Amino acid sequence: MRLTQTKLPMTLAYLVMSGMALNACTQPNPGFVSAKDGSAGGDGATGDVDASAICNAANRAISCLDENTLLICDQAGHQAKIDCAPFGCDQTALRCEECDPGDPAVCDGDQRVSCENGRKVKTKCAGSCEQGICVECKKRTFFLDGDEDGYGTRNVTVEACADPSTSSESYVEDASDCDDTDDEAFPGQTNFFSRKTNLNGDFDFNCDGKEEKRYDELANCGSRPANACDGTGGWTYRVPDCGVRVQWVTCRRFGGNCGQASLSLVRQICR
Ligand SMILES: [Ca+2]
Ligand SMILES: [Ca+2]
Ligand SMILES: [Ca+2]
Repeated sequence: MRLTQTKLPMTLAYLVMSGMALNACTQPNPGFVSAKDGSAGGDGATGDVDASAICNAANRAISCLDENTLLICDQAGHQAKIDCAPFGCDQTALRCEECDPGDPAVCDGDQRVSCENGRKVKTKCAGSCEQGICVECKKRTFFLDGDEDGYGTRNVTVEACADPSTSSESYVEDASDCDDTDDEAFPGQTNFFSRKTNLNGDFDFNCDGKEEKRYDELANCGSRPANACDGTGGWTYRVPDCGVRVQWVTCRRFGGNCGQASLSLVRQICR
């Protein structure tokens, strides 16, 4: 009868299936089914095992009976077989292989996991691991630039070696956009606006945390020098809040004096 994993005690079956067969090979579990108790024996396919054979190298591997079967001397000093399948038996190292050398390498975080001579080898990549290959770069954080004004939001990030932007999504390494739904709101904006920003609903278009009013002077035409009057102006009696429309005065020179020339409704603009 061929010894199969289903006939192995749970502990050994786990060791074999989890790639820890090396431990099982060199230090077999005391509960391992040996040829002596009749659960395993020679069947021709994997070579004969003498159930009563006494071996004096307990807990040692003896040989590979075939490409998947390891013959050991168990703890009780009797010959026993270990089924290494689905991996092979390494005749040189006298152990069950932990993996299939033909399997491609994979990534475990930033570690590359490959099968070298039947043993799992983990290699920490200097940069990152991408599809089983160490990529020579350090991952950087990219931020979604939803409104494509060149500034991203820290609410949506991607760790990548290179710019992950696609035709439909733009990413940047700057996370200083204060409103990523409004392409007129961004750090350094120099224009002033009479409307509010889309998402935040304020007038901080240059993302400095403040609302700067474009016009903050009263007209006071009468107090201005006549020779510096024309073209000047200001609010009538109070500086309005951002977005608020009130009377605006234009000053004009009348002889040797500066006076009020016209009134119009003007909306305060801010950034
Ligand atoms: Ca943006
Ligand atoms: Ca923006
Ligand atoms: Ca501002």
